[in-house]
Amino acid sequence: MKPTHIEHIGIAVNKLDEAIPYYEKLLGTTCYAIEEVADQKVRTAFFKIGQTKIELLESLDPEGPVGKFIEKKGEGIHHIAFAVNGLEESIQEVKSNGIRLIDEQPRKGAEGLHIAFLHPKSTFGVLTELCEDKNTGK
Ligand code: CMX
Repeated sequence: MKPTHIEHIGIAVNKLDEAIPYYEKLLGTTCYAIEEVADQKVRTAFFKIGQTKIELLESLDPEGPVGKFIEKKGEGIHHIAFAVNGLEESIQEVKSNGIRLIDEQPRKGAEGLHIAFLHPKSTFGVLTELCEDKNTGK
């Protein structure tokens, strides 16, 4: 597997409304999209810096993945996402290397990307996402 770039970094925040103005100033760019990902129980806000995005994550449910994360660890970096060509092949490769998968099959994530998560207990404590944009193949 050879990721092409860091697609995004996910940052858990308590309130998008409070975090967005900070990131707009820090990055010198406006938030270009806000999207609810109902099955992940989050609302997301996106910024672009070069090829990489910053994804702010606000929990919609204390029992969801970001709600539980914030309850346990507080706000902060939640995951890192690598862009790959060929997500299904990448999942198989990761699996054959004995890395624990959260998603055995690709599923739909924010921005219409196809995604799969690797378990942080298998990745040196970093929740890791692989993603592919089927439109561009990256
Ligand atoms: N980064 C690093 N470690 C994490 C973590 C994270 N984001 N989330 C949980 N963990 C750790 C926990 O601290 C815990 O460690 P300890 O056992 O040492 O305390 C361990 O992983 C298991 O955690 P848990 O609380 O027992 O399990 P959860 O029910 O919270 O599930 C996880 C954890 C990663 C499997 C779950 O959050 C998941 O499936 N995540 C993938 C989906 C996701 O995160 N979606 C939100 C973003 C969606 C988007 O980008 O659109």
